Amino acid sequence: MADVIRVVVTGAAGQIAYSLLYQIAKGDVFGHNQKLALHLLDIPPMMGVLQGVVMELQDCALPLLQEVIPTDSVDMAFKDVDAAFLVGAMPRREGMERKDLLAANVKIFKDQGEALDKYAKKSVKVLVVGNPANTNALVCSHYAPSIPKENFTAMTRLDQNRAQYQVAAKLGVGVIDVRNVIIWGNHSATQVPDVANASYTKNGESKRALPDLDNNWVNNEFVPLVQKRGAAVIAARKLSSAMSAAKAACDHMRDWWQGTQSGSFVSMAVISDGSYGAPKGVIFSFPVTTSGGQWTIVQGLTVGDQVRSKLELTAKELLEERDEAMAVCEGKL
Ligand code: NAX
Repeated sequence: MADVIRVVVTGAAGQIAYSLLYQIAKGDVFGHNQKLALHLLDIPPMMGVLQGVVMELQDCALPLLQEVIPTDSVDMAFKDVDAAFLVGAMPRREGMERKDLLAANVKIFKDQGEALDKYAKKSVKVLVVGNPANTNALVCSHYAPSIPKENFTAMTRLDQNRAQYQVAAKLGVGVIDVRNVIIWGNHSATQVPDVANASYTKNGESKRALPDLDNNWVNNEFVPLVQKRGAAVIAARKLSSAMSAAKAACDHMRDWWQGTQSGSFVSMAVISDGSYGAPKGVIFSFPVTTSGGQWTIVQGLTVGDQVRSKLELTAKELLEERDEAMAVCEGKL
């Protein structure tokens, strides 16, 4: 067995964490041979609820779980951590736009960036789930200058999983048979789901998803459905996606930690180097492969004209969010 790793989950008393903690603690993310300690951060009023979560983790009798530290102190939460799931934030309620959330949430991520900088391992891998996820990850990284920018990512894997399911259902195959659906840009309604490079396997034969998916379905049904899926779940459940968000967070961190499969790529929001015309220095979702704990943006993919014009919109939104977030952090808003 490898040495114990330390993993922090923030918002640990919330609904996403309730699904996420069990999957992490039973080995789905870091491997079924990897012992771990869980650091659970939430705010002071939630400490009673958090104690209940700790009791349940104990009652799961999980062989890999060596220690659980519930806390409302960021210092203690981030001490020596190897991986961080930053879930805790104010969730979007029905009718609320993501921009309304920005001001409330960026301050949390500034504080957490500073704490990561001081207390976490310099190799820590950070996944931001709390919305606005891309910009929160940028803020966090900005306030943790001693940790490489490549170590801060945001989650668009839920969007990818949603898209993958829709493509599989349309083609009449299993989700496992569909590869390389891409989510570009921001985790918001401006995200760009893209099937131009997707492929699938049917009856033992590997094929491109296009032209088997017709353009009308892609542009008028698939893209809006994926973009608005989060809002549809809120309208139905009166709560934002939790089970599927937790599963996606596990998929994201597992692939980053353990590597992607040959011939497959996944979507992760990472610091932009300007690839595919995205603005440099924002956290932008790209297709990536991972190996040895490092991600690499996949180069040379086909980007159609329609997708390219949508990339400009999502890029513009990320630049606006960045400017607004930095103004909040610097006390100018
Ligand atoms: P909940 O309200 O159930 O839980 C959030 C938890 O965070 C609460 O226990 C709260 O006390 C805690 N919290 C608040 N401020 C904190 C702080 N400063 N430090 C530590 N903990 C703090 O929300 P939940 O449904 O779990 O959603 C969490 C976040 O995920 C929201 O921002 C939500 O919008 C976002 N989502 C992101 C998704 C993505 O794909 N990137 C999809 C699902 C989800 O909408």
